[in-house]
Amino acid sequence: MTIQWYPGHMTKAKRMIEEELKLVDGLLEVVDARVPLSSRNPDLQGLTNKPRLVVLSKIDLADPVKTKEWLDHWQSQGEQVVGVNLLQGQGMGRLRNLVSRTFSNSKRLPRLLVVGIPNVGKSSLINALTKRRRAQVGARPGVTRGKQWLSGPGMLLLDSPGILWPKFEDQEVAKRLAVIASIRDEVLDQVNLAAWLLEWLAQYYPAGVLERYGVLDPHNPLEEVGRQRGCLLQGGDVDFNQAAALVLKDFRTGKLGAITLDHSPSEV
Ligand SMILES: Nc1nc2c(ncn2[C@@H]2O[C@H](COP(=O)(O)OP(=O)(O)O)[C@@H](O)[C@H]2O)c(=O)[nH]1
Ligand SMILES: [Mg+2]
Repeated sequence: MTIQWYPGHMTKAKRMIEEELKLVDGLLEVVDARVPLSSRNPDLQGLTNKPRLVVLSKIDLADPVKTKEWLDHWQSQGEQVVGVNLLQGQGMGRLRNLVSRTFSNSKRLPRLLVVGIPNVGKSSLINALTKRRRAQVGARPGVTRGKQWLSGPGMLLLDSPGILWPKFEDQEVAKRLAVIASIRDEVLDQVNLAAWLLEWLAQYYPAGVLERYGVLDPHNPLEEVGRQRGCLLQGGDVDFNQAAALVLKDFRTGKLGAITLDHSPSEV
C-alpha cells in the first residue's frame, strides 16, 4: 500500500496560507490529539514567526495518558498549547486565556487564522468560538478580497480556515492520517488500511477491540469482524470492503476506545 501525493496541491495550499498569513496577527494551529505528531506540519513553522497557539482537538477520542505527555512535552519546549474537546467545549476557557495572554500587548483585537490539515476540527473550533456572536456582531469586512472576520471572545477569526497539506512521505504517518480521515478515503485501499489498523490495535490497544469484536483470529481479523457483523456478499463470503468501512467507522467514532496512534514524545 503506497500512498501517492500530488505536489501541485501542496504548492497551492502553501500559497493560500502565505496570503492569509499576511492578514493576521497569529495562528491557531489545530492538531488532532489522536495523531499529535503526524497531524502537525513542520513546514508551517518556516512560513511565519507570528505567534502560534496549538489547539489539540478531540481529546475525548485520544489516549489521555499520551495527550498529557504531548502537552507536557510541547510546553517544556516553550510552545503554547491547550487540549480541547470541541463537541463539549472542554478547554475553551483555557484557550481564551492563552489568546488574551499571548496578545496582551496588542492594541487591537488579535486577528487569528485557524490552520490545520483536513478534518482536525478547524470549522468546529471557529463555530465554537463564534457561536452566538455571529448574529450579534455580524461579520466585519476583512482587509482584502472581501475576506470576512468573525467575532470571537477577545479575538477575530478569519472566516476561511487555512487548509494545511498533510505531510506523509512516511507511509506509517500516511496510514495514521488515513485512519483519522485526514486523507480522503478514495486515496488508499480501505481494506488494507482496516487490516493494518486491527493488527496495530491488537499490539497497542487490544482491550477496545476485544470488547467490541471479541477474540479475533490474528491471521485474518478483518474477515472475522466481517463474518461476525454480517458483512457478507451474496455467496456468503465476507464483504471485505464493508467490513473495512465498519472498522474504520468504529475507530473514528471512538467505539474501539480512546486511542492515540502516534507514539509518546519519548519514543519518537
Ligand atoms: N469527538 C470529537 N469530534 C470532533 C471534535 N472536534 C471536531 N470533531 C468532529 O470532527 C469532524 C471534522 O471536524 P471539522 O470541524 O469539520 O474539521 P475541519 O475539516 O478541520 O474543518 C466533525 O465530524 C466534527 O464534529 C472533538 O473535539 N471531539
Ligand atoms: Mg472545515
